[in-house]
Amino acid sequence: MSHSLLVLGGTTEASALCRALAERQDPAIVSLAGRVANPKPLPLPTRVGGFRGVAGLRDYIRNEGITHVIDATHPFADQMSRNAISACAETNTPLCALTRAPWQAQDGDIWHHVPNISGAVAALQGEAKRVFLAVGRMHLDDFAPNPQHHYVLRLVDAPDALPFPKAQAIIARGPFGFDEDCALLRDHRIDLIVSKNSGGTGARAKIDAARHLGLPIVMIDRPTLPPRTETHSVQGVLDWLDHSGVNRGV
Ligand code: 3Y8
Ligand code: NAP
Repeated sequence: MSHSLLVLGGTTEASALCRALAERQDPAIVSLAGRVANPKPLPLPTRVGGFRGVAGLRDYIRNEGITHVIDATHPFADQMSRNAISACAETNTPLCALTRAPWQAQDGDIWHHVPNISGAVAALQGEAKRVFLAVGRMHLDDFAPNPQHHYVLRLVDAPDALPFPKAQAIIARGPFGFDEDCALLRDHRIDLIVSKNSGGTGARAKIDAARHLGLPIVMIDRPTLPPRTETHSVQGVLDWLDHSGVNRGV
């Protein structure tokens, strides 16, 4: 069966969109990169793995008869998002991004904004602390230049090795809860949190817990992307699809 909609997934919002599309019986397929060993099952036909660059995605769109692409990837998945913009431009395929607004600091938040991962690494120079490094696995090696800290990491899959002498990995998949993250920060006597400004709800418990406990956060701003149609809600995507003339399932 050909799927006219391609959802680039891997986030809470993408899962919610998949549920809505499955209910409407829109012919759609969702795509994951294959970053974790056992991704959570999704309610649409799912493909796992890269497309092999812009050319691969362009060919996939053409060969599979994709008529619309929804980029519901994470705000830090900027390579995928750039590739989607290029491949959709080359094939003249309508593209809509489903993303979430950045978190905004509130009263009581102690945030030190840095522009990217290397900015976070620079911010960690200085005396030894107990650091909750909650940025996942893919960029852990970037943080190796500051071995003075004791790191507590949270990872989806158990790591082979860690690039620091003093580190402990918690193996857990979000979404996470406020009480759970307060307990984690207290039990591990965390002084400082490093977080991506991912937005959304699945990763924000540690932000609320840090405010509650008066702990500082090194907040990594998200990468900038070229302009594209964006919405922050599943309904926004469904409206976009209906206005784009997608024939609804029977
Ligand atoms: C493979 C697929 C859903 C999606 C759930 C969201 C929320 C829970 C919180 C912390 C922060 C982090 C990380 C995080 C969260 C949601 C969402 C989200 C952050 C899964 C999933 C895949 C991934 C990839 C993984 C990255 C890593 C990032 C862990 C599924 C569980 C840190 C981002 O080991 C690795 O290589 C992991 C890689 C990319 C970032 C990194 O640099 O390591 N997500 N996460 C997707 C694919 O293969 O395409 O199993 O569901 C999805 C989710 N993780 O449907 O409910 O929507 O963001 N994911 C961050 O925000 O900082 C954890 O610990 O506080
Ligand atoms: P990225 O750095 O932007 O992408 C790197 C390459 O991974 C892409 O060029 C593409 O390979 C492949 N890829 C990424 N997302 C894909 C998808 N949904 N389907 C097929 N291929 C994909 O991406 P990333 O930051 O590694 O994120 C990977 C996945 O994890 C995405 O699904 C994202 O939504 C999810 N995620 C990421 C984060 C994060 O913090 N980065 C957080 C939560 C969830 P080709 O060039 O070969 O096509």
